[in-house]
Amino acid sequence: MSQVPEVVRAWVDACAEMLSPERVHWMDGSEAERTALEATAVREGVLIPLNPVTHPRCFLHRSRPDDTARTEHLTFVCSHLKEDAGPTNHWWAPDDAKARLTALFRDSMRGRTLYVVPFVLGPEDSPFRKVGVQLTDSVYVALNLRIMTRVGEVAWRAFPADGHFTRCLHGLGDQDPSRRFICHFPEEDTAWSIGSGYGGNALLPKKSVALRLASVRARDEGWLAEHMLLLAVQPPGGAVRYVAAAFPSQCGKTNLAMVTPPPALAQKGWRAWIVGDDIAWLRPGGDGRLWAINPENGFFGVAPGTSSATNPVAMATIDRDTIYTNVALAPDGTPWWEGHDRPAPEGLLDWQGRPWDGSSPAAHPNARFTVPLTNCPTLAAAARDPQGVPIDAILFGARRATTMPLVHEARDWAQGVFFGGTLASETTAAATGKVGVLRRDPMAMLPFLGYHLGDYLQHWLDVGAALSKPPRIFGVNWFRKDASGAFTWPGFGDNLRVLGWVLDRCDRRVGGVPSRFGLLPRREDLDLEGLDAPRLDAALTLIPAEAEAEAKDRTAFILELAERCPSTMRAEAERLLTDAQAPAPTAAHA
Ligand code: OXD
Ligand code: MN
Repeated sequence: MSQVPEVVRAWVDACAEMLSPERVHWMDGSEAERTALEATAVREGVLIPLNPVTHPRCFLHRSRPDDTARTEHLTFVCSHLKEDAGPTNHWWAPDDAKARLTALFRDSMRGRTLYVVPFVLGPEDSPFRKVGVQLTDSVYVALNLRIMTRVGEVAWRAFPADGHFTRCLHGLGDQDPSRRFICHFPEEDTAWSIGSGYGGNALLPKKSVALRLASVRARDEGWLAEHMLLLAVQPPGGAVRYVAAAFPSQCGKTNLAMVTPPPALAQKGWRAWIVGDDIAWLRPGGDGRLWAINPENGFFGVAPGTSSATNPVAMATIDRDTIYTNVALAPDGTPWWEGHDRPAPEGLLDWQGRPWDGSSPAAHPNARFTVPLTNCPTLAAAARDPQGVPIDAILFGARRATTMPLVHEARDWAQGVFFGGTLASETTAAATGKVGVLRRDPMAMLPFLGYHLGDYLQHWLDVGAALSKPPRIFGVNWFRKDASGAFTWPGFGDNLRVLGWVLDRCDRRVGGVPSRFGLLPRREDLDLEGLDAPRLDAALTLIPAEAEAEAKDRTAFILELAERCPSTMRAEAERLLTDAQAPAPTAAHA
């Protein structure tokens, strides 16, 4: 590895001195290395090979039962000033955090291998790429990183001339949750994580680098690092358009990114491709539009609920080259989870490897698949474009059983930032804690923002001001229920019908019904051909009492930012509260 920059070598040497590993493995990213590391992982019992005929090059990993999701209460932003972390983050003074974690890291890799994982976020030839290096003693993490990012020699080729790289230090430690910490040092572009081997806690380029640390760099450099999918859609006879959509974890980003037109729309010529399913880096282009790249190179998707009915594209993506985590295992060596195409086979082992008796889910609700982007049959060619894709519309989506309509359009960028900045969603199994609790999750970034929320909203406004052709901003909610508790919208492929209205609005081809929450669609402006949606009117309706409560809650949330609340957000809050516009009754849509 002659090309390793000296600055990296010196940092790795210093870390190795502290960690005392038995050996250091510098990852080169080759296929031969992948095979060798997989063999090591199988030998150590970290990976179980799956059926090589039905699932070539697929493995199962079972995490510790107390390490199955992101742990937000153990995740810290360690800025020098507490107020810079803001009200949505746990803060820890950097020196104190480093002292505590250094004690845990010291000699923690005795007898183990330290993997040095150089990675690139974004296409390697993109001017917007970022280079980092993660150190880890987990072969599972090293193999996942190899899928999620561009790993190895490529990082030295893409290494910036100024020598700057993001430093990520990860160790399994003793995996005791009382000694688990995920710490971010935004002023040093550094993340340290110890005590967890799972997902976003351990695969640091994902949430720690591409979101928490990148959001701070983005603020300083005039761009946005967002928890967004990127989707290409082509309406019949039209041009390919690009949509970015922010949804909290486990609210259907992967499903929307991999959307397949339902037969009635496919026949008309609708097409859709994926650019990314979880993270987008967006920046104003020279043409006044907002351009986006996907910094990732793989999917870390939620397995339960994935089937040929809900996401046929995912099913065609994860039948090879996939690391499954915490799914159930059938006797024929195939993976299984709740919502799978097949009924639960006899002799199933649950996610902890115990014979399944049906009394609890066989797969963990946060079970995942890690698989390369290139496996996906609908990957957009533009996903590799170093300049990224131009965004026409931004969606903010959430899981809301009540209140929020199927789709609503913000009047302008400022109102869109207000809607996104006060987004709320019901919590899911992606993080530890209670599921189904409504919480405000600004821009779906609550767990991922690296600095003060008030400054972040101001930064969004500033980015908007730098765009002469900003995307239109919409809110969507696929999860609205009616008074009987039934879902009002079928979701999945039919969500393209909503995107049809969104694009029609971008082109000003249709009008809508004004409401307190912006413009709602008229029923006749949605393409409903071939759709059975008897409860649709309820999805298009704001109930006045609910809308009033929502307006008050959003206003209270934003005003809590006090002196760091941007004046434009304050004005939007006041406008929402005092807006005389009555919520549109159902009849107005008929
Ligand atoms: C994820 C998450 O894993 O948001 O993408 O939790
Ligand atoms: Mn995510």
